[in-house]
Amino acid sequence: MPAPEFTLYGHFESGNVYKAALLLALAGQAYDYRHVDIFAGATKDDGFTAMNTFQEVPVLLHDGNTLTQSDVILRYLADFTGRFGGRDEAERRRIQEWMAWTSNKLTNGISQARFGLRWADYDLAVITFFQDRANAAFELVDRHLTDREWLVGDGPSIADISAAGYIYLAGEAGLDLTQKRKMLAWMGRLSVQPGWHQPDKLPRQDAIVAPVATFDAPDDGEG
Ligand SMILES: N[C@@H](CCC(=O)N[C@@H](CS)C(=O)NCC(=O)O)C(=O)O
Repeated sequence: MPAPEFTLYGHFESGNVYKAALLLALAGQAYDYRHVDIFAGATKDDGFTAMNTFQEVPVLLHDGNTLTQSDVILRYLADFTGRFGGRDEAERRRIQEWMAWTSNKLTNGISQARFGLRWADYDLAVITFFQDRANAAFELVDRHLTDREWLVGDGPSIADISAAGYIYLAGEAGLDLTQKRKMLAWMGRLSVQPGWHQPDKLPRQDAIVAPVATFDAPDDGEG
C-alpha cells in the first residue's frame, strides 16, 4: 500500500485536531499521524515554529503544502476531495460564514471553559463567561436547526464538522446539552456518517517521531 498523502500533526486532547482527523476519516482519506506534546511546549520549539508560525496544532502536510488553522484545513480537504465543501458558490459562502461564527462564539466558548476546568486555574466567573458564550451559541444552532437537517444545504458539510466536532467535547466544559434537542439530533445524524469516529481515536505518544500511526481510509468511505 503506498504511503498516505497526508500527514497530520496533532494532540489527542485537541478539538481542533479532531475536526481535521474527522474530515479525513469522513472523506475516506488515509493519513500519517504525528503526536505533538503541546503541554511540554513542543509547539514552541524552533522546528515546529518553522513549520507553523502560529505554534499550534493541527498542522496538515499535503503535496508540498503546509496547512494550519483547523477551518482552513477543512476547506482545503473539502476542495481537494470534492466532498463536504458545498454545491455552489452560494453554499460555499454560507459555509464560510458558519465557520467564522463557530470559531468566534461556539468553539471559543467551549474550548476556553474546557481549558479553564481541566487544565488552568481560571476564576469561576471566567469559566461561567465562556460557558454562557457557548450556551448562547447552542441556542442559536438549535434554533437554526428547527426546520432543517444540516447547517447549510441539504447534506453534511464542513460547517457541520467544524461546529459539531467541538460540541462533542462540550461535556468536558461543564455544558449540558440535554435541552438542545434539535442540536443533539443533528449531531446524531453526523455521527452515523460513514467513517465517523469519536474524539478519542488519536494516539497518546509523547514525542514527535516518524509517524506514530497510520490511519487507513475507512472501508465504507466513498474516498
Ligand atoms: N484557531 C486554531 C486554534 C488551534 C489551537 O488552539 N490549538 C491548540 C490545541 S486545541 C494548541 O495547539 N495549543 C498549544 C499551544 O498553544 O501551544 C485552529 O482552529 O486550528
